[in-house]
Amino acid sequence: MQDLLLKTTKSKELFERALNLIPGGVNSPVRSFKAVELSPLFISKAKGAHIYDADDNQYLDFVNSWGALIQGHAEKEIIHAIEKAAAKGTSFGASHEGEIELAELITAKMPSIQKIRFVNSGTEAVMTAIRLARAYTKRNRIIKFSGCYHGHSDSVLSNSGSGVSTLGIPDSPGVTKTTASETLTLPFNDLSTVEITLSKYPKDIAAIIVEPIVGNCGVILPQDNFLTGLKELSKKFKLVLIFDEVMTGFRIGPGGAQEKYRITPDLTTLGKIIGGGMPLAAVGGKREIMDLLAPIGPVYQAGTLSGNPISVACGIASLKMIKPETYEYLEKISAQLCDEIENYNKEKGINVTVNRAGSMFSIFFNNSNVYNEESAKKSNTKKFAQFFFEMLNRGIYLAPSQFEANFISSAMKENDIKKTLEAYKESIEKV
Ligand code: KE4
Repeated sequence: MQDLLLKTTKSKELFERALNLIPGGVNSPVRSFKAVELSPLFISKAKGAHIYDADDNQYLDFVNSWGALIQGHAEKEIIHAIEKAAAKGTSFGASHEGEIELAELITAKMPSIQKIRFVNSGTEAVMTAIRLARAYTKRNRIIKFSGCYHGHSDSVLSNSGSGVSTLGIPDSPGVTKTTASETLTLPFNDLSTVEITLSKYPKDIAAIIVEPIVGNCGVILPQDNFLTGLKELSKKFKLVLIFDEVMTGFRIGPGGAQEKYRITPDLTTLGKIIGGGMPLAAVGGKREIMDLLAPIGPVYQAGTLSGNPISVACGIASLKMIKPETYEYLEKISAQLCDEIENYNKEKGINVTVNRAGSMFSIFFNNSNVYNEESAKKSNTKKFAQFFFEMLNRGIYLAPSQFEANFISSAMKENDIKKTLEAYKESIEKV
């Protein structure tokens, strides 16, 4: 492992301690910095666009809790909302008004969501969506796409993105062959393969689940009529189309990818931004599917802390903070950064590919177009690791994996973008 030029003694000490009790020293694999061959940083605080490690080094944060913090860290409205809610109690194990308010805020922006159920993680939201689709269609198989990550429930842990791609885990042990056999994993952006598969299993497929804009293989955009094609095929074969917008929901616009591409999925999963950095996610969609959920329907789903009052208060504050001008500003600074990186690359003949969707982007160490997992996997991950190291030494904290997205927050100012660009020019020369 390389050593950062910055003093990171305390992070190293904390990592050693963590390794004694926590597998891999982390509570989520992508935080391990394993893919970039570094000892992970332990973060002690964060404010606005910056995070600070245990040695008090400051970094401009492009992870933002993996996309949850679109406004950046510890905004006063968010902290105030959490303090106010906490003073009234941490959990009631009963319903409260905030759940209705948050449901109203979300469904107002995403009309495809006629009913919504709050859960504690994107994993739970996806697990519930798949169970609902199976109950609704009385079919078992699902289609997902390689490089897409939908959390770690058994049905979606094949050829997944994010940490599974990062760590090169083909399929997770512990997922039974029976379960794995019910998940068909196809190439993203390849509609003909979806069509062939559906024709082969015309009455077996319960759902197609897709990240409409992939964030978990690095950022990969849907091509041409891919998403429209999925919608048409879902209608033709009477299956449930699930848009996993845990990352893209409220990120690429108020209505997520479904608004951008004008496609109405049958179910949507949400997370990250709707919780404002607190554990909160959701599954929502067509009333006739959602009403299958207990207690009015037979499909069981539950959660001790689902709709937790503090998480809900944080989510409400987070969504209320996002104004139309927030997205305009994010588009301006995101385009400025990525366009200037691309111009520099052209000028210097640097072979990297930049994919961007609004304020989420990836820099692939790959001289060709990245449009699916196979093309993404052609990237030079060693070069990426070196680039990550150089940027981190210059105070720029990127996602620690070639197969993750970077997220710009509205707390970033023009001079942060300028600083990032300068760091990019110096770092890329070293790779
Ligand atoms: P969680 O269970 O981590 O809340 O959400 C799972 C999930 C589902 N769907 C999409 C599209 C997602 O991006 C995620 C989670 N994303 C990763 C980042 N690539 C979470 C980071 C991590 O695993 O630590």
